[in-house]
Amino acid sequence: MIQLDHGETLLDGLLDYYPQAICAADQLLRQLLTELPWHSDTITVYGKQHVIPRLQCWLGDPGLSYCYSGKTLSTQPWHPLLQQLNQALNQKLGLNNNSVLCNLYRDGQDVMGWHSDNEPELGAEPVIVSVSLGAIRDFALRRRGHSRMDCKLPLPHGSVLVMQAGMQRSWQHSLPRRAGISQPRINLTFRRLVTG
Ligand SMILES: O=C(O)CCC(=O)C(=O)O
Repeated sequence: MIQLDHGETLLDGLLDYYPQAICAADQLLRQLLTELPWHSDTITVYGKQHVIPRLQCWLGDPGLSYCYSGKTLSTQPWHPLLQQLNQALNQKLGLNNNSVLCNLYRDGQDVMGWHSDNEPELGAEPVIVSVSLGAIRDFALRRRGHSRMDCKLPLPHGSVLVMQAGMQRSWQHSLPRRAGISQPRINLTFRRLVTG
């Protein structure tokens, strides 16, 4: 299901990049596009509701919840292919991630703004595994405290990034708009939600 032999270590060891890691990526993309419970979400910023510019769903082990824009939400049950992929990644990388945030960028207009994944329910130093399927999009990176992008990494179909412990403390990332991209992209970020 995965092959993590030919990787590259970036950002002084905080980011591992595997350009061709997912076997049968075409089939996985096709199934996830139609079989995941994609929905449109809103966030509240300064009291105003905004529709998030992408579709999402969060799947995981039973009984897990996470906070999103002031709302507490429960994870939905695993899709069998994502449960298998999570188990394979956990085994290869020595992790115990228990959930996955799935994002569907319908085309180049769908985006994600600058942020670090540092919510309290992810614990102090999360190791987050990010799988990309579909259209190539740039993963933009900047050091915390910088207002401009420091570097970008185009993420191809079937690639895997491992954001190691410490990365969320010192870096932010985003997925900028790209004119001319009409194909969808799915991103899966496997995370450990800390319970209790
Ligand atoms: O789509 C991506 O590659 C980035 C996703 C992301 O930043 C996140 O889920 O926190």
